[in-house]
Amino acid sequence: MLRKNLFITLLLLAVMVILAACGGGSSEDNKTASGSAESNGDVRTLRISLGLNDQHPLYKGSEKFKELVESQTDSLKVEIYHSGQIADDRSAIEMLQFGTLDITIPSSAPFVSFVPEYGVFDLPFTLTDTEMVDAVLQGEFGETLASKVESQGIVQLAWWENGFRQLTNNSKPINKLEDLDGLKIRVMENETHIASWKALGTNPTPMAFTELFTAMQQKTVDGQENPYPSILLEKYPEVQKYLTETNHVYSPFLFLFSKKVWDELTPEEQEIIRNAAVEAGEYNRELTRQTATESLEELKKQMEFTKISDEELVKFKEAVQPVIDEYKSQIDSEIVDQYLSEIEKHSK
Ligand code: TK8
Repeated sequence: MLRKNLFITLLLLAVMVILAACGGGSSEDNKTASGSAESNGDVRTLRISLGLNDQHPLYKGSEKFKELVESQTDSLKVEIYHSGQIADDRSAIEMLQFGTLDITIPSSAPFVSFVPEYGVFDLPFTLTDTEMVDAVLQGEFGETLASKVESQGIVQLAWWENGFRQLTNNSKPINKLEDLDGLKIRVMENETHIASWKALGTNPTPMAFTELFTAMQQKTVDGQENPYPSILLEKYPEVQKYLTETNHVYSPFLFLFSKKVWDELTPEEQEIIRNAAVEAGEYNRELTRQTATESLEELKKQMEFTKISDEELVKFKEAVQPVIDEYKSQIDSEIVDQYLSEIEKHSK
């Protein structure tokens, strides 16, 4: 009996030794194997983190960027991660600063805590039409702002478009200022948006975009505000009944690149990426505007639609004027004056 147990033990030991020898490389080999996908000297993979889903013009614009970059060099590959798979806007921006993410394209509002001057876009009812938007963002002012970003370890390569923001809620149709009283509205994590929606009589709740749909589903907020493409393509009619055209703020999308990563690229790679970001941005803007028009028509079939009249909008603007005055004094006055004079120049 003893002899038999000894034999079985030795046999098991022999089997384990053979399996270990055939079981693949050491953790070092695995690390080398897995590491090669990331750090292969020949090809660098650029990862883009987006908050919106893969139906949105933001994703389509990113696909255009990928196509443009990969068609011009073999040294770069682009991977697009949508719906906040990697991170929400603020965390993604922080990852750019650490160099653990290459690209993210958020709305300007969450970026204000990194570069306060971007707060000009949150001043309600200032940018009022796409001609004005293009004149302000594609001109000298857009370049002036973008030049302030590098101190934060980030490079802004282009202005893309989120669009004019509209209100949805699950409580009632909104036709006049008083209809807003007490509504719990999710707002972006931005002081001006919080103050503006408070001044309009609501109870604003700052929240990352990635938490928004669940919050509406669970009725922890009554409503939110975003451009028509996001409202339709993120399926908000499933959890929101009323849609109101307010055009209260225009949100740009910022094509942001990690400066840590940017500085490792060759001048040729930098030129390819910068040109691709600008060209894909033109494509994104056109597609976003077309999608906004189409989305509104579809949303009118799915939601109860109201539009705030010009007369009533005067009351909305009066209500938020103290917010504009307060936050104008908090943002670099030179930048605010340059922004408002550009707007004045292009007002109809
Ligand atoms: C997407 C967000 C979104 C913004 C918001 O990442 O948070 O409501 O409008 O587009 O940046």
